[in-house]
Amino acid sequence: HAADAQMTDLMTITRFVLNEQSKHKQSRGDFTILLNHIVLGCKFVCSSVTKAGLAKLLGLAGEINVQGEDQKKLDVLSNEVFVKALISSGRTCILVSEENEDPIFVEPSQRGKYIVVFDPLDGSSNIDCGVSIGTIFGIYLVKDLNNPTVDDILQSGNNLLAAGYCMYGSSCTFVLSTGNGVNGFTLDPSLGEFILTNPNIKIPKKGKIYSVNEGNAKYWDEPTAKYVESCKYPQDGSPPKSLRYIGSMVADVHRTLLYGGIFMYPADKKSLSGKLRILYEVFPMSYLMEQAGGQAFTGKQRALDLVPKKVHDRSPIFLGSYDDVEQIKALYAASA
Ligand code: AHM
Ligand code: MG
Repeated sequence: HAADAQMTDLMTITRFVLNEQSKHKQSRGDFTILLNHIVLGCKFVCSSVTKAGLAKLLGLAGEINVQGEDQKKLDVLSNEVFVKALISSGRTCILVSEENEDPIFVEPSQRGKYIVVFDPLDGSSNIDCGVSIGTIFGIYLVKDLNNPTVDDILQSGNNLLAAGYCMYGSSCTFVLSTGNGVNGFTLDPSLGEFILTNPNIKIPKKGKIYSVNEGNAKYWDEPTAKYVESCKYPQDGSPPKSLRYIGSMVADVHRTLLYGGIFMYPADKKSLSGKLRILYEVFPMSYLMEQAGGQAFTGKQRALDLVPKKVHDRSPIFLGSYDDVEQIKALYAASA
């Protein structure tokens, strides 16, 4: 049976990436190895997230365990897992994590050519109530392997080699782009493998959903306020948009990617640069959006053209369906 044959011909993420990399002439499998280590980190975090509620029930999280050690909080644990997984891949030279004040420079004996920027567990406010959270990452190449510097990190998003996220939701979903479209994989827990479930994701050209923390409306600038008003009271005869906001960037962006619409974390009078961090939140998600046919805009410019001055710099962000982002761009252009 053709259908049976297809069902058993599983496209795992490793097989997929190996196929993609084999198109590059000088590929020696380094990228595939790095990605395997990221995937391992995601599987570990996925299993910890799934067990977290149970750990609480059993009185483990945040308390002292039998060995008399403090149980690690999930975000701290996730960070440790990713740092170790990335260093042990032997393919990284600089790591930037949301959880670490300073970049980590890998010692020469374990060094490789890749830089990885990541937020190991994003959506912290959703951890304790079991709502979807995720890991976000971006990958760059170092300029000079013998001399990795901070300048290698403070570069525009145009230099990204790959980016992705893993969502710990009703299922565990891994979304990846290596600059050749966007593909989605779902963890089959019985196999422990990510299987290609959403090949070549394209975001709808226009969407019916807007996603923003409207509790900040009092502090918004005029273009943001006007845009959200137009979502609720469209002047062009179209029906109003629906509002969906989880407060986990990975989950809000994932829905936007699949269903279309716009996700925004604008600047406001309290946080002039918005909330989200350029390197490991704004850039990877903007890259994925563009790769899926959407757009990402800061209120001033195309998001990937930004160059952060410091590793934890923030930027306002509007990303999603092409037409919806066009609209907010026009409002900012008109107010300039
Ligand atoms: P975190 O890194 O502390 O988890 O904050 C980032 C999260 C994003 O996942 C989400 O988009 C945003 O914060 C929600 O912020 P707010 O609660 O202000 O709406
Ligand atoms: Mg975060």
